[in-house]
Amino acid sequence: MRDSLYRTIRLIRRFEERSIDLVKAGEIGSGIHPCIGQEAVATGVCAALDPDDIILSSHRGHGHLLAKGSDPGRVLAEMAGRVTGIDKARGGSFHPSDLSAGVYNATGTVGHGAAIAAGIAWASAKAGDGKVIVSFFGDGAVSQGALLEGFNLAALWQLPVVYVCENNGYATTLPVETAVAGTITGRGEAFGIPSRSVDGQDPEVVLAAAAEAVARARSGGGPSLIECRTYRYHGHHTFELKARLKYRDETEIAAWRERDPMDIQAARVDAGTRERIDAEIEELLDDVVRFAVDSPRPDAVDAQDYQYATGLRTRAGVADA
Ligand SMILES: Cc1ncc(C[n+]2csc(CCOP(=O)(O)OP(=O)(O)O)c2C)c(N)n1
Ligand SMILES: [Mg+2]
Repeated sequence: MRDSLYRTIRLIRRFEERSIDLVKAGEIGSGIHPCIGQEAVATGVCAALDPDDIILSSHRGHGHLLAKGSDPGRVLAEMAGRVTGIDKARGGSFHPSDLSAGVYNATGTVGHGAAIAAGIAWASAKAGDGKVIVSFFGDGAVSQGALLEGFNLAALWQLPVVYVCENNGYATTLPVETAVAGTITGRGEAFGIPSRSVDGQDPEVVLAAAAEAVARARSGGGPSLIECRTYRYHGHHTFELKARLKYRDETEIAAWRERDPMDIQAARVDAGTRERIDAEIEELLDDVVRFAVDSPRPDAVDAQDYQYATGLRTRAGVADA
């Protein structure tokens, strides 16, 4: 487990660093919301899940997808708006889904995934399929009505949901202390949801908290809330590379970099293994980048295809990509 946690963090880190290069090169037109610095959260939580379990993500979701087992080449192709992407370029970086990996949805609508998670968990509990549903969201989501409605139903009906708040200290440029009354765990406790705040930089700490919450959900014990205290090293979105916003101190960023999740886990892995993993990831990412960049972009005339779950096509006779 130690090695695989390191591998996942390293994969997310290097995947996003290469993605930022592709944003700069004009290959990812939307830009991205990098999760660099926060990788231990996705890594630790998804390590506690079974492949059939389901996650819902946010606008900052690449790490969640990779940790849940999505194919990195198809994720990058999606971000780059290519037809080989996990959603044939309909989801992009902000709104991808990958049903084959149990990623039902990533929504840029802050806080709404928490309500959708309650609905999926209700369906899952009714079907008795034993699945656990994880909803990832940021500190900016915790005062959204939809999120609190989701908490209420999940608690009332004892649904198998694990709510994971990635408290990275900011919602865009707004510091959490200026935006959130009370505490994040207090919101869960108000509904009787077992709630904990943990060190989100250490994947083993996150994994332990997630494993406890997943076991509770799977055994019919209802929802949990885990607040993971973490930090993003990069801007809210890559537009900050140009915008140069000034809302946090370099010393604050440097202090969080002292507790880099990749370094924390690297120190637990033997040097030879680490070198092998690093080399494998670079080789994999060379292929991933090549695959994404060399894939074709969709034809604008197909824009309305793939909108319906039934497969209904607005134009007949279009070949699948
Ligand atoms: C309902 C809603 N309100 C506002 C926005 C604009 N918006 C996009 S990201 C964001 C900040 C979200 O902060 P947080 O939840 O802490 O996530 P982080 O970006 O820190 O990962 C905001 C306000 C939105 N997408 N949806
Ligand atoms: Mg935030």
